[in-house]
Amino acid sequence: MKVALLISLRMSLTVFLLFLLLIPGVVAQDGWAVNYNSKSVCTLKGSALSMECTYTPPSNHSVQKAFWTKELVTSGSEPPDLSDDPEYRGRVQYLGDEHRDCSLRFKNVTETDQSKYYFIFITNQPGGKYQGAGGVDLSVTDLQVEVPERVIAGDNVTLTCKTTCSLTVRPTFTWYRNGSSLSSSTDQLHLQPVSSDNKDRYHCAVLGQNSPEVTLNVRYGPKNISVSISPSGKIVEGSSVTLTCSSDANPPVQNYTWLKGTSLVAEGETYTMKNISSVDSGEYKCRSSNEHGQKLSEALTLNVLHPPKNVSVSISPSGEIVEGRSVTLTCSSVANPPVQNYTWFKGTSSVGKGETYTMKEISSVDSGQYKCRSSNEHGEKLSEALTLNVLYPPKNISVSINPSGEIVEGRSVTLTCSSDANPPVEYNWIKGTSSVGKGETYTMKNISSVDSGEYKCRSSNEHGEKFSEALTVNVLYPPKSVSVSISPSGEIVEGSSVNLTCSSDGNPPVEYNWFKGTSIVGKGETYTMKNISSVDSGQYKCRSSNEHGEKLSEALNLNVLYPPKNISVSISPSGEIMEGSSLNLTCSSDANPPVQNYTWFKGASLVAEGETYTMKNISSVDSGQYKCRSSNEHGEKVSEALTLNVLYPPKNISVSVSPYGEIMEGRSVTLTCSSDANPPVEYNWIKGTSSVGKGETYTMKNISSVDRGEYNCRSSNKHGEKLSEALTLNVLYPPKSVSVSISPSSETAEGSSVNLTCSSDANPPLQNYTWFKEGGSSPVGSGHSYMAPQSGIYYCEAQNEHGSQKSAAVTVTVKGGTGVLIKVICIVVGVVALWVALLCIVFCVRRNRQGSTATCKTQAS
Ligand SMILES: *[C@@H]1O[C@@H](CO)[C@H](O)[C@@H](O)[C@@H]1NC(C)=O
Ligand SMILES: *[C@@H]1O[C@H](CO)[C@@H](O)[C@H](O)[C@H]1NC(C)=O
Ligand SMILES: *[C@@H]1O[C@H](CO)[C@@H](O)[C@H](O)[C@H]1NC(C)=O
Ligand SMILES: *[C@@H]1O[C@H](CO)[C@@H](O)[C@H](O)[C@H]1NC(C)=O
Ligand SMILES: *[C@@H]1O[C@H](CO)[C@@H](O)[C@H](O)[C@H]1NC(C)=O
Ligand SMILES: *[C@@H]1O[C@H](CO)[C@@H](O)[C@H](O)[C@H]1NC(C)=O
Ligand SMILES: *[C@@H]1O[C@H](CO)[C@@H](O)[C@H](O)[C@H]1NC(C)=O
Ligand SMILES: *[C@@H]1O[C@H](CO)[C@@H](O)[C@H](O)[C@H]1NC(C)=O
Ligand SMILES: *[C@@H]1O[C@H](CO)[C@@H](O)[C@H](O)[C@H]1NC(C)=O
Ligand SMILES: *[C@@H]1O[C@H](CO)[C@@H](O)[C@H](O)[C@H]1NC(C)=O
Ligand SMILES: *[C@@H]1O[C@H](CO)[C@@H](O)[C@H](O)[C@H]1NC(C)=O
Repeated sequence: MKVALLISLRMSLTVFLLFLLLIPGVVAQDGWAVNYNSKSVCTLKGSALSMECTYTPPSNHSVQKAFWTKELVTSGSEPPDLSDDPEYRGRVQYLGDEHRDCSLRFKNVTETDQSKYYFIFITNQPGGKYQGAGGVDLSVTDLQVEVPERVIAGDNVTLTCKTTCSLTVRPTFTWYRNGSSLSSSTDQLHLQPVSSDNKDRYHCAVLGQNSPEVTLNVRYGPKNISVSISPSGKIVEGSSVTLTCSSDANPPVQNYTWLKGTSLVAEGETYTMKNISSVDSGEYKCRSSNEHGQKLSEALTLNVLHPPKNVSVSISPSGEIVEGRSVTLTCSSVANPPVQNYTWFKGTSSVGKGETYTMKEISSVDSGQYKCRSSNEHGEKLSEALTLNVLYPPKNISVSINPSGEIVEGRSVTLTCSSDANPPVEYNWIKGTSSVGKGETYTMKNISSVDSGEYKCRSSNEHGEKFSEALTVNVLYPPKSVSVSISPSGEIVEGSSVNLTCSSDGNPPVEYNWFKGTSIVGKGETYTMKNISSVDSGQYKCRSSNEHGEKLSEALNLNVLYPPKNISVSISPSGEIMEGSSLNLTCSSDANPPVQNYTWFKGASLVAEGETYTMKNISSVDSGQYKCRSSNEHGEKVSEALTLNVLYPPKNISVSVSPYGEIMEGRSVTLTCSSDANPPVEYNWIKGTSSVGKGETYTMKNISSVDRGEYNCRSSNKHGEKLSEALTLNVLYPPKSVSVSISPSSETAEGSSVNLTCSSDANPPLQNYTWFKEGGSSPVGSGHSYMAPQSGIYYCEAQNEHGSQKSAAVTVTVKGGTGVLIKVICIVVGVVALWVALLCIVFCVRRNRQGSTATCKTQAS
């Protein structure tokens, strides 16, 4: 504006001066004249120009010097010639002559060239010096692109190419963007419209002269708005969080405003929330603004995590909680992220999990303080306690009595009722079916037996009532009214059963003791005597007693009738009963009434009557069992048997042998002695004259010939002894100790004989002897003795009916018979060889059949 104003001011001045200069007649006086075609010239820096000019010197003057200068002529001095100025040298050229043309050419004009230029000419006449008045005013300008002061995005903008003076020559304009030429050829460039991100460089040019480049400072409202959060990630309550708004704007954003939801919460590019809390959760937006507009960011959601808080427990249904109902506790709390776990506590112990805790059929034991603990990953919190008061009708009702223990007449007794109930109860006391009192306790002073009975307590509240178990009050007192009765009544016969019964009144129930005379015989209400006997007769009393006292009954007389018993038999004189003596048997027995008749039995037969039975000149046939029978009107009884044992010495002694018949050596033989005696006898065995054994039997195992002989048995008791007949034992055996005796000697001369005699022991004695000569199979003789006719080895065989035995061999030698002896030897050797060969052949034949010949051959050879 200033520039433009300046330019137009200058222009108007120039025009004014030009107007003055161009006024006709403005020619120097006296014939001197200088005429500048233009009083002022406007040109571009660096361009070339010509200043057109004409002059006229006076007529008789001849121009001696003509030149241009920047200075005005002063007296005495000559202004410098422009051409001589080093600054202009080479750039100015005088194109005029010495009489009329005075044009000057300028090249490569610079800004410093801006000045007034005058033409001077000097003549040959004195004082012939003349300077063209006014001069030429030279203005030098450069190109400037004019941009509107405020360019707002979207506006239609016009750029103008400007000079400081009005160019003398009308030029052609060229426009460039980023160095590339554009189509506009005027001094204006229209941009319709301009965008906010315009960064283009513009300049204009005239005749090769370029203006400086300009860029547009396009102003625009905020854009590209965004909100960032620091720190990123999870935001936990108590931490510090900074929101930062960024946006692009020209001029830069002045004001940032923070909105939470729709309400403004802060200003400034950043919004810091220290010690953030859950209430800071929400959607945040940032609004940025400058003079050209405002913009709202996208919403940023802030999710503040925090442990549970505001933990509280609610109960459903509300109101009274009566036992048996279903009650649900619900835990509520605020947490981010939502509560993960709920834990329920009753007192200090955990009872459940989950958001709700339901107690179906709640009972009194569920009363108590409940808390809920809610937790998420950031922590946990416990709720306030909720007190659950479960109402219920009375239960566990019980009655106690004080003092405990026995209640004796005259004491004071208090009954106390206790029960569990919510809310507390009222108590009523009932004896039997009638109500007797109220209140927790019921006191009976000076208690008497009529107060005995069953007491109950009724406990009730608004939810129900309950009766206690009956408590029996039992008032104690000592026995009274003691009496005894007997059953059956009438005669009491031994063996029957009798009950004595005592009755009396007493509490606690009495104990009964029975006395016969002064001694205790029984206990219990009834004293039963089964199978009563005579000893039970007497005076009986009953004593009734309990811990509070005792009382004795009147005496009752018992008379027991019985048949005979204790019956016994005695013998007189006592001691041993020897044959021929006499004695008395006496029966005695007890009976009520006394025994009338006694009867005596030997075995089963009746032998006498009367209390005493007399036997004279007793004999062994009187031995036996005796019994006595006694009787009265109630029965009879037979005594134990009494054994009468009549003593006598042995008689009828005899000996027997077993087995019967012949007795062979080696057998076992038993002799048995038998005899009649009382008391029983001792037996002794005698062989010949010597005692060989004792006992009823005498056994000889493996009997031998030496056991032959006569045996007697002697039987004896203290009343005498007796010897048996003799028994002859004959032991049979086969021959033994067979031997041959030689007579006269074993050597004899040929022609005489040797007398061999065989002897042996045998029973029965031997009948037969048989003689054998060794080497021969058949006997050579028989009889007790044998005459051996020739040399040889002889033996005899003895035999009886029980067996036989051979003697040892004896050798008989008959001298002088050597030839015969050799013959005999040869024959014997030959026979032996023949027998060996024969045996071998038999053996070989057998072996051959079994397939083996080799061994056979060897053996044969
Ligand atoms: C020219 O010269 C001057 C002096 O030199 C005279 O004064 C003039 O008169 C003269 N003029 C003419 C017309 O001659
Ligand atoms: C114009 O002048 C400038 C400085 O005055 C110089 O650098 C430049 O070379 C000149 N140009 C020409 C064409 O002479
Ligand atoms: C900008 O120029 C276009 C085209 O000439 C025209 O349609 C639009 O209305 C102009 N916009 C403004 C804000 O002048
Ligand atoms: C011009 O150059 C600027 C960087 O100098 C670039 O951002 C812009 O996109 C360019 N414009 C065109 C039309 O190439
Ligand atoms: C920016 O905030 C300041 C101070 O609160 C206020 O004066 C100004 O109007 C606001 N500007 C915008 C564009 O909202
Ligand atoms: C919740 O209960 C489960 C199972 O008992 C257990 O594994 C888990 O650790 C608990 N979580 C918390 C936060 O206590
Ligand atoms: C005695 O008493 C017992 C038991 O009570 C009874 O069995 C019996 O018959 C009674 N005897 C007599 C004789 O009354
Ligand atoms: C047996 O009794 C009668 C009569 O009492 C008596 O005379 C006699 O002497 C008695 N005989 C003996 C052996 O006691
Ligand atoms: C006893 O003996 C007499 C005479 O023999 C007889 O009459 C009586 O019945 C007997 N008494 C008894 C109880 O046997
Ligand atoms: C042989 O001896 C016996 C007894 O010594 C005798 O009895 C017998 O007569 C004798 N015989 C001869 C023939 O001498
Ligand atoms: C005794 O010998 C004879 C004749 O050899 C014979 O008949 C008899 O039976 C024998 N007697 C006995 C007891 O062997």
